[in-house]
Amino acid sequence: TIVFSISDASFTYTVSKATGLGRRFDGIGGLSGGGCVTRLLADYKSKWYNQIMDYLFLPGFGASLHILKVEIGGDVQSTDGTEPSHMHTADDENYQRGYEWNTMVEAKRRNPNITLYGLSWGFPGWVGEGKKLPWTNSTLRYTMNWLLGAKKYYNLDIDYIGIWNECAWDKGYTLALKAAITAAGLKTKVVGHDSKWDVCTTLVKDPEWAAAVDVIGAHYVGSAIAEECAALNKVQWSSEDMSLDYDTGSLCWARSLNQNYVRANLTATIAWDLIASFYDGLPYSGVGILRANEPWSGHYRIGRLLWVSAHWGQFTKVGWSFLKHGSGVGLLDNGGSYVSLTDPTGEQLTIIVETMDRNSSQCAHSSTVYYSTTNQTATFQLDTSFGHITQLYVFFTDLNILDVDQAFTYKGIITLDNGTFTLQLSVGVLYTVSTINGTKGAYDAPPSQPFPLPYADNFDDHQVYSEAPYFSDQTGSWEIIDTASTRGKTMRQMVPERPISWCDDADYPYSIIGNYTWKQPLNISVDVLIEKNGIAFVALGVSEGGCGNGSSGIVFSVNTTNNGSWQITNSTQLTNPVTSGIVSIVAGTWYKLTLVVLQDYSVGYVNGNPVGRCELTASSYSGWGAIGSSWDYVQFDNFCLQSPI
Ligand code: 147
Repeated sequence: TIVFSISDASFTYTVSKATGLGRRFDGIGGLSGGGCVTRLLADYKSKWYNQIMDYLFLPGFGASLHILKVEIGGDVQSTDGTEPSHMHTADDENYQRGYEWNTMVEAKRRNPNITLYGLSWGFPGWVGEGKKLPWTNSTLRYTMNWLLGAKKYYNLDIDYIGIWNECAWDKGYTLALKAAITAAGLKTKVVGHDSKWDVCTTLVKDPEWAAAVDVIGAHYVGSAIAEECAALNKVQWSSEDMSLDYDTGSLCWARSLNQNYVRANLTATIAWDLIASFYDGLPYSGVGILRANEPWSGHYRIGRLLWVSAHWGQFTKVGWSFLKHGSGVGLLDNGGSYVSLTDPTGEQLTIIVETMDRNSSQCAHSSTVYYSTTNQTATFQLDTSFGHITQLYVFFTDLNILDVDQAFTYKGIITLDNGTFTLQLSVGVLYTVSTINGTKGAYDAPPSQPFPLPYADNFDDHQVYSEAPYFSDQTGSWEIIDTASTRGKTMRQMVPERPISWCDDADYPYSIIGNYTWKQPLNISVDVLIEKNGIAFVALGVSEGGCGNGSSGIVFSVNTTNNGSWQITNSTQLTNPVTSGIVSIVAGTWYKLTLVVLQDYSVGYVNGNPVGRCELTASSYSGWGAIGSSWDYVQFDNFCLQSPI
């Protein structure tokens, strides 16, 4: 019998820049947004916050990301919540809301060369000028204000701007945006249009429109490109990709980073999302480059996906070049791929080799061509164009091994033998071989802890315009305001009309807090002020966030219409009340709303007086606590969540 060793299939690949270079490398990155994926990170204490940001952005420490793409908050639900807009209304302008500004500032502090890219998922309703589409002068003003605000208030140059995530686009608007950017003296490039490759069918027929688009960005491309797009000969990116768990998604990520260039000449790949910093129980829980969704404890988790990012991030830079296909870039004969990049001087060289199994390395929402991967031996032959290189650093990850401590291990220095080195490649491994050395940065995260109960907040200690800690808006948008009265600061619902959505916003604004697995007697109370007219509510057992009509739950609401009424419903849609009645509630006055959910029944109170009771119980509903309102200005104060006394 013949015993085949790993080296029985062996192949040689030339690495050369003698006949020129391939495309410019634009980087790898993560997406903060689309939406609210960074929400809980904002509430981490600075020690842990800084560690997490170092892991993502500090060059030579962790992922060392080159690109930060952010959502331009539009007051819309954009997957895991609502990000606040810099212009809630036509005459409103504010550049302190949300966490994207700070995320960009902190990323740039760590890596001054970070590439920044902004994109809207949806827009406040007013930009539509009476229509539900954003192709207006108002949207132009709105988007330009965001770009100019980034410069004016944070000295941030936004390198790229998109149009409307995975939605329609418009020639007139794209041309007008491009012209406005030029007129303002900005260098921001336009990405078209963050959806599928079919945009190119339009662009090939319309040179004027094509000229206004600097980069073709498509999503979840499965490392493939449509012919019309390749033919346009523009810069092409995978501008959203991955969408898998921060640890097990590592195989998709390792394959895509390589094969997006090898198979499709895509020069940037951006992960959705940057960080799993939103509540478990929301859509795509745990998806991100790392996981950090416990601001109360400071706990966070590094998975293998971060170290796969490091295989690229630490050894390449934006502005480097890929080598040409066939001279350092290609598919491996027995499956997998290799990519080589060099810096502008041609001194540095980084070669990244992956041998992922096709089926176990698919990303979300996409699939690659079929191929199979088997053990092989690969020899890389550097020709005289890299004759100055005598040794290379080696970093290795075997993604068959679940232990994150074994990812991204330094394997020492290879001394080249007549310009060659050889790798024994089993299936599912990742190598970076480079003139540059890497570091496996390490901090200790504190232990995990459950959401703290009892929990109370009078909002007085928070920054105006910020979001109250731990509240995660799902529809509508809340921010801290200073009432300049003895009330101090309150939390106010700021969106007065339905936005131009990305997906379904709920029927009524609501914001969740706590833990989605709570299925126990609880008491939630909050003071509410309905400013002009409308509805305020508190809820428990709220099980759903993200896109959709709202959530089931036990919901106690009051309404100022006709001098006041109350009801208890089994959903935030506020339809089909289980019980309801009249109670004197008027606009402009503060009331305390309390909902007590017990093992056998629930009770709603106004100002401490029981007004309604029903048979909805703790054992039949599980989920977060929530506050909510109609699409009106409604304030909330003295929030409290605790076990019933
Ligand atoms: C993307 C969105 O752009 C992100 O905000 C986030 O929701 C992400 C989650 O995976 O998904 O939207 C897509 C949703 C579905 C598909 C592609 C993109 N799909 O089915 O091809």
